[in-house]
Amino acid sequence: MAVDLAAVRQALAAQRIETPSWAFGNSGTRFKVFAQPGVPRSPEEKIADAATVHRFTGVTPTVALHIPWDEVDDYRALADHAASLGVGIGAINTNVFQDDDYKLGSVTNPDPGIRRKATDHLLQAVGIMDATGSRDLKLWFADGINYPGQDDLRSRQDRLASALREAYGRLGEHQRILLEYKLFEPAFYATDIPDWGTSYAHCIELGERATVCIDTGHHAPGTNIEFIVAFLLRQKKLGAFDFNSRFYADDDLMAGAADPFQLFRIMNEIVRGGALDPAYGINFMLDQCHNIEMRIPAIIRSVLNIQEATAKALLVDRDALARAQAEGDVLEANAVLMDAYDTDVRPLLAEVRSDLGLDPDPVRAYLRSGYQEKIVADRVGGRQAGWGA
Ligand code: PSV
Ligand code: MN
Ligand code: MN
Repeated sequence: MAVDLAAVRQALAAQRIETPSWAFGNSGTRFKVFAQPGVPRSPEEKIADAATVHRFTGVTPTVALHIPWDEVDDYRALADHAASLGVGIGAINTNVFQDDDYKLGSVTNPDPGIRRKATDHLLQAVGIMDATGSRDLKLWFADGINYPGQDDLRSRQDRLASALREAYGRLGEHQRILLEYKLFEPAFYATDIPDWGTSYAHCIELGERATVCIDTGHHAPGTNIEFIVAFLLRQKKLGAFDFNSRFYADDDLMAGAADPFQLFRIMNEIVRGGALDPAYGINFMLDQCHNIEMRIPAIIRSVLNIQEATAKALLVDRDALARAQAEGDVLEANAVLMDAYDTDVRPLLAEVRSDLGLDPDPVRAYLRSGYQEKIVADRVGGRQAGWGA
């Protein structure tokens, strides 16, 4: 077999996944938020939970913030707090969707005063990146319209482009924009950035430091996400993932839970494109909500699911695959891919973890650690942070 196992081990040890601060907070659906005991009461406690995930997985050294959910007076001090726990601040996510002013849109709103307010929030987020050392400004806009004729589709694109241009112009040399898209919700008739093509076109207009973020839950059912990955990699315009999984819409379930084969196909294109190495610059983030399950072990499980999909992708015998493809041997090409997918990679990952000095079974190690009991006992009272705050 033409697979270099030492290189596979090395790639798995070097893999990096970013956790989202909001996944540690209470969340729910529009029907009910089920509060959990031990939930973080502050951005500092969310970061402590993220650091705990890193302690058990060894591959999650950064945590993404969402502003204003993670608003603090002193962002430099927040970054120092993160560093003292062994993690760094990842992407800064903006929030221009939870304010009455944004009923008809944020940066695309017909009212120039509201557009100014939304754009100022994007600029404020770059200030937070300066203070925390974050590289990535992650933008998702809930903007869109519910009824044909409600607003002018094309003017909204112009307004969007102009806000993006201003934010891009404010970036430092080593900072970049990650532009997320979403098919629908909360807008139902037309979303202003509904798909990768729209995001891609805006990124092209902006320049080199603007790239697309693929949230795996933001497509129509049946969309071939790995094709989008392959296409954007070829164009050097893939900047990030928001990993989660879905059965129906934007379910935000644990990555790989609903469709581990899709996750494998995505990671296969990443490996094929030479984009797994952190030096390539893709930010592999989670964007999940854990409404009914314990959060920290659910986040660890998501990380393990991504690692398993990655390990399988690394085990694809690329020479055998290329040969079968060149010969037009449809069945053999498919069999080569499926051989890798059908491999049980858990023993390999357990070895990689042991080599890194980690427990080979991070979920069980966490549950044994006493951390959960400690946060349940310690975190009483106070304001709960995150969704549903
Ligand atoms: C929107 O559905 C989204 O995927 C964006 O990334 C938001 O910032 C995030 O969810 C909040 O969970
Ligand atoms: Mn997302
Ligand atoms: Mn989403």
